[in-house]
Amino acid sequence: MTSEKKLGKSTQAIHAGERQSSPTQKSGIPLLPPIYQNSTFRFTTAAECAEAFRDEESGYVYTRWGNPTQEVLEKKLAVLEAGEAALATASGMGAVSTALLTALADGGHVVAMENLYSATFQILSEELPRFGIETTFVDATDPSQIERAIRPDTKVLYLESPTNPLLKLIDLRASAEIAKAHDMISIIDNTFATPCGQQPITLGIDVVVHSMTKYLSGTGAVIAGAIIGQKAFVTRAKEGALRNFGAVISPFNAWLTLQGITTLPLRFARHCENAVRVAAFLEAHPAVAWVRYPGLPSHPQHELAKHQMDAFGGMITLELKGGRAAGEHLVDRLQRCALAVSLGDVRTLICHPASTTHSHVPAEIRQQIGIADGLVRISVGLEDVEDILADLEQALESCAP
Ligand code: LCS
Repeated sequence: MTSEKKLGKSTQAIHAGERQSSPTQKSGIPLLPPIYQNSTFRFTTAAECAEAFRDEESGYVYTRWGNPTQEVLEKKLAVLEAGEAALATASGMGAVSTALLTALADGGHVVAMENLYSATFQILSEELPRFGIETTFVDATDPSQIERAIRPDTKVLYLESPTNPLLKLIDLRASAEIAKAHDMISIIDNTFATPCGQQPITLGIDVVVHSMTKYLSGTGAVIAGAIIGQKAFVTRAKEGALRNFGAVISPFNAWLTLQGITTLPLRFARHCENAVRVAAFLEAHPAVAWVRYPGLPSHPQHELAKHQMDAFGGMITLELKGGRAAGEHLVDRLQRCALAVSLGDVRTLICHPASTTHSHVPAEIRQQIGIADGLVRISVGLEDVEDILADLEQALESCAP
């Protein structure tokens, strides 16, 4: 049979990792992977149990150590992100923290993009310094800034691209080369792009993390995360930080995420299609000061986007000419688009990052990196685009400066 790595994205999303034996030992294999909703596994002999503890490949012991439903999801994730292995985690932050704790097991210094999701920024700027791990934040859109921040003890390069919420892009191939030359582990949060928008591992990045709460699960039903990378790194994460700190996904959330991923390529294509239309509409609207969308020629890194990404995603950031008051007015007036944090949902979600997702980033740092108080972020959903545009149009009508 064709190797799963060679299949098309939609076929991978549906089939990868799913072939199994019958759990009932009768003929007939469940078409959907079953939910093994159990915390522990029983053995018939002490020797068998001891063997499963000694060699984890030989059996399941306890769901914090591994579970068949989680494993189907992990196999699918590894194929989709072109990695050797994957780990599913309880949340995106579970993935970020587990990846960082694994890469920094012996301490060291981090170089990170200055614009990151706020909880990631807080881990790097507040939590890890308590354990003696420092981070230098740079504008990684300029690879020479990464190079200049590297110290003899730098162990990790941490990136997001496109970034939350500014949609800045980082040249992943150039950054990965710098990390390799300095013996650092490069980690990227690929939540905004998904494996349908870019596959960082194919560009040389070592480790990919995801908040699967977003596009991968897709319907807003779960909180979940993932780590994908080389088998040795993933095994260290699984047998160390994940197991011991405990950010383990539940079998039910793993199963829900599996169902979501089967439609990811189809959904992502539609998110992108709708987002291009919404971004162009907003850019032409007289109440709008500027729009950032990697697929628009006005995006400062549009050339890099075309070169590095297979699709530009469903996230748009904008500022209205009337600043924060107009932005608040806009979100108050929308009827169909939902005022909600999170993203990658089938529903169009809109939020005001300075008072919500990025409110924990100190105001002076928000100003410095460009998260203006008037900035509005839209996660374009899968509704008919005419209905999204009509809702935005009626809400923007009264926002003119
Ligand atoms: N990474 C990125 C890029 C994110 O946007 C988020 C959550 C996380 C990691 C954390 O994932 P979680 O633990 O929530 O699954 N971003 C959010 C946002 O922008 N609005 O609400 C949550």
